[in-house]
Amino acid sequence: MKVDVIGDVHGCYDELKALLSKLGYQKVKNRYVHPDHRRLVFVGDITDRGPDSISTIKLVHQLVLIDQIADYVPGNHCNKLYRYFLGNNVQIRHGLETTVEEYLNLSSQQKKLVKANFVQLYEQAPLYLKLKSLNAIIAHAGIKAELIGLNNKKVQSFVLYGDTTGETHADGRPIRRDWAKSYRGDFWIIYGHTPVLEPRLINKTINIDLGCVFGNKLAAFQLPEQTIQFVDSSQPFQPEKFTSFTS
Ligand SMILES: [Mn+2]
Repeated sequence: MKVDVIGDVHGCYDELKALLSKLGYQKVKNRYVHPDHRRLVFVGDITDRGPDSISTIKLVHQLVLIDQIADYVPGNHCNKLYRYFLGNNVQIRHGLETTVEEYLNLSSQQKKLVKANFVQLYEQAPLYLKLKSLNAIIAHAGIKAELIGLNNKKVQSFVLYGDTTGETHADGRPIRRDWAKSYRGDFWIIYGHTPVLEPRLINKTINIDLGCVFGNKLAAFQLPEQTIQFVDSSQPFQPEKFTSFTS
């Protein structure tokens, strides 16, 4: 098995299409295929903030559920959009407002389709994905070794939001512990969630959220090759959105 794990897309549909084509995926009779039978995994947060979340939902739905060439694990933005579609009273901010605006501008038939696509995509998704043959785990915000194999509230919160302390920085961003620094497991942990300018590789963990929606890059981490491919973003560069790590 060979996979290309795609970082946080956040509605950057054009960049996603460009990356798929760079990775060698081709559309044949309306279905995506790869000549070397590679598979895709989406690390979550496919919508919000970017220019075209609706087309991104439709494409990821097609890749996962129709063409069956991809897997997807949800991110925190996916979880919130799912709750919005269920009719829950969620706060329409932190990026959700762009997806909701696109959605509300659709025809009622398209609304029905997009909602059904996303709900189906979300409900079939595992909290995190274990690829045994590649010795790899894909989880949106990562996972700690002791949580692997569990399926409870703590795991759900960790994979969606990371190792949060419950406290916030002055600008409102949550304070997170640096779980990757103390990871000692043997599995690759491939994750996104926190935008970084370059892939952060430490202790067999790799953060591939290169902040495409903030103007940097959309990245794919390839296994078993352990290589990174990326395309440049067409969004305005917002350097203040990126976290830098001292190690
Ligand atoms: Mn996220």
